[in-house]
Parts: sequence; C-alpha cells; structure tokens
Amino acid sequence: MYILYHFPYSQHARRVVSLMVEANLEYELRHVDMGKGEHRSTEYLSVNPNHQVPTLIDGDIKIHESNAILRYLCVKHGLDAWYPKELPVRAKVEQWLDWNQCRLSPTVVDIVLNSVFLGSAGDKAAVERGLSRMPELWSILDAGLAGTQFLAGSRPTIADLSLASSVFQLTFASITPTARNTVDWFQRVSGLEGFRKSLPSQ
Ligand SMILES: N[C@@H](CCC(=O)N[C@@H](CS)C(=O)NCC(=O)O)C(=O)O
Repeated sequence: MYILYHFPYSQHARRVVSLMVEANLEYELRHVDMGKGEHRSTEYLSVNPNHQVPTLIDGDIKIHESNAILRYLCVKHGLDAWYPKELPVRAKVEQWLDWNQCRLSPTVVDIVLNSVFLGSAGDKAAVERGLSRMPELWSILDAGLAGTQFLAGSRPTIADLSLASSVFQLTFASITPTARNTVDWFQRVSGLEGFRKSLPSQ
C-alpha cells in the first residue's frame, strides 16, 4: 500500500490522488496540516526536506515532486493509457507536465497562495504579477487544446490530471477558464472520477 503525504488544498498532492483513484491503486493519505505549519516540522522535513507536499512512500522508496510521482506510478503499474509510450504522444505529455511546473504552477501559486491562503499577509505584488501572466498562459493552453479532446489526444493522460489540478486551484481565487477549448476540456477532466474524488470537501 502506498503512503501519500497530502494536504487537500494542494494541487500538487491532489493530482497524485486523481491518478491513484483512476488506476485503482491502494493508498493511505497522511494529512500534513499546512495551515498549522506541519510541513515545516522536524518530523516532516525528514520526509521531504523541501517542506512540500506531496511525498509518496513505496516501501523503501520515497519520492517527492508530484509529476515525478505520476510518472513513477505509471511506469511501475504499466499505466500506458495514462502515460503513453508512443513517442509523439509521450513528448506532448512531457511538454505539458513541464509547462505546468515551469509556467502555470508558479503563476497559480503567486495568485492563490497570496490572495487566498495567506490572507492579509499575502504578497500583493506577487498576486499582480500572477494576474498579469495569466492571459498569455490561458491562450497557450487554449491553443494547445484546439481540435483535441485532451492535451495529448483523445484520451486523458497524466498531463491532463496535472494541469487540471492547477486550473482547479485558481477557482479558490474565483478564476475560471473562459476560452472555449479550455472550458470544454476542464469540464471533461472534471468528469473523471479520480479528479472529482481528489477535490477537497468544501
Ligand atoms: N514541485 C513540487 C511543488 C510542491 C508544492 O509546491 N507544494 C506546496 C503545496 S501545493 C507546498 O507544500 N508548499 C509549502 C512550501 O513550499 O513551503 C511538486 O510538484 O510536488
């Protein structure tokens, strides 16, 4: 059984839950209460020195970085539909996984962490920076979804689970996609059982 260090308001942790539900993998969630600062406790730092969730424990193997965890689970369980082996499709999956980590995710954190979770202590300049970057990111995402049901073709992959977790995070700041392809895609991913079950209970 996998152990996942998790916090329900973490988009990075939720994307791992989405895949584990979709793939029927057995897991136990270890709640790291970030609101109480548990991610910076000595105990948790010995699990993940980056003071971040998620962390996956698989016996003697310990992995942090959410997208690396997604790849690990797919390779270990032969989840080829979620992480296709065909090179052109695999390349698309990798591109969007990395785009999320390098471009969308930092922007989402700028906005949501600072305008929602940190309350009055939030960095207003970071919120402004994030908001100013979103139009370009929305248009890149929407163009990538033109003429395709999911990011890498007609079936959902871990790229969709990863990206959609970031898009959902924006809803905490009352930001939702408006461009047609992205709206339709987000609705499709939101219909996946794994995605729905990963969401925090409101
Ligand atoms: N690149 C990491 C990012 C993980 C991350 O930023 N997690 C956030 C919650 S969404 C966190 O734990 N932040 C606390 C901190 O950075 O101190 C991943 O993909 O797993």
